[in-house]
Amino acid sequence: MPQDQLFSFDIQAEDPHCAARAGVFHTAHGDVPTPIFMPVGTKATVKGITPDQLKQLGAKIILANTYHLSQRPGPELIAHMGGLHAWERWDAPILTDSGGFQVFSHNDFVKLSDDGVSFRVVDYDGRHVTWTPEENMRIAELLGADIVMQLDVCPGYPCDRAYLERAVQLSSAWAARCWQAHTRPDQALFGIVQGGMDLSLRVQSLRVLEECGDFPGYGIGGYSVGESHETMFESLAPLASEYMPKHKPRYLMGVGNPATLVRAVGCGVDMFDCVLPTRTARMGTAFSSEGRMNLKHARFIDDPRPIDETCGCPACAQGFSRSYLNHLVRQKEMLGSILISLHNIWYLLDLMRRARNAVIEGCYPAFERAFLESEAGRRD
Ligand code: PRF
Ligand code: ZN
Repeated sequence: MPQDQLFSFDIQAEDPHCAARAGVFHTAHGDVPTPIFMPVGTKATVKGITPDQLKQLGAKIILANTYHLSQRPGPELIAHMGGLHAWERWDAPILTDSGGFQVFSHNDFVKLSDDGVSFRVVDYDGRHVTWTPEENMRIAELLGADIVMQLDVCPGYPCDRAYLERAVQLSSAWAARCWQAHTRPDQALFGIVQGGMDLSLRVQSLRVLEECGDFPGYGIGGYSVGESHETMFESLAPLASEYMPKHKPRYLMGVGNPATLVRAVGCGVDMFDCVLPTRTARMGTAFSSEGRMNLKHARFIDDPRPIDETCGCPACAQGFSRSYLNHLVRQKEMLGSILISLHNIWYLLDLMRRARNAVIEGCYPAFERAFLESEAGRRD
């Protein structure tokens, strides 16, 4: 329960026609303009990209995952080496996700109890591990990120009512325990709203979080778990635009589809993260103003154009052609993954820079409509 929080959030502009806002949050490692996309560096690296390159792309904050780093190399080692920032040579803000999500997607024998979650570690050495909220906060404090997420339970979709209610109840109880256990004033602890697609459960989850502690920001978890875009916005739109506190950042967790980002900003969401730009890049797929483009496709074999002629990313600006990328992807050359990752991360960072400018200019609805009606805004 840190007393003198270093974290704060200022709203700089609000679009008068919708719920979109532009802001900045301040952390111990610097300021972050919002809305913002946060590249994912699960195991303390954004795969294939150096910190210098991330800076060149305009990345302001990156993610890491408590779950993976707690297994290998372990939080004590990282703390001994000076903490995540020093160790991975990234001197700007870092957010660590609790692993509440990964525990469920990566392991066998996941058991929930009031006290925490126990599981058998499948990816690493098959050990049985029990995580309490207190243990999760201990790990997060050793890693030393600027923003740390509470331990939560993320139900899938569809999900039966009893499990959904249990997930909210456990997430709420764990939020209170994370709040009590957390001590570092240079780390901001965010609560996470759960509740599936049920708006009333989500509002209840949020109200309980507000009673647990004075969280400086809120994650919105439990979306993008198999539901349609429309189903997601039925509850997300009112939750973000009408119920969540105005003066705290709102972070939609694990969402990276360009159209979803643009629409969510219109509902008042400030922060996003997703493995999509880097994961799809490794499969040869690029975001572009013409929608998703799989560079493996035969039609690119002799195409001399860059991925996107309107793009300012290092890959497009240096003139790497679709033809060359097609060759790299087909030959599984690592430079192919790297160049497309650079392009895709740039694409989402730039999309949020453009969204931010549209809010400041007071024309967000027109920006949103134009994007969603364009090829780039297709929800494939
Ligand atoms: N909880 C946590 N991390 C997450 C999620 C969640 O619900 C999601 C859901 N899309 C992604 N990452 N802790
Ligand atoms: Zn590009």
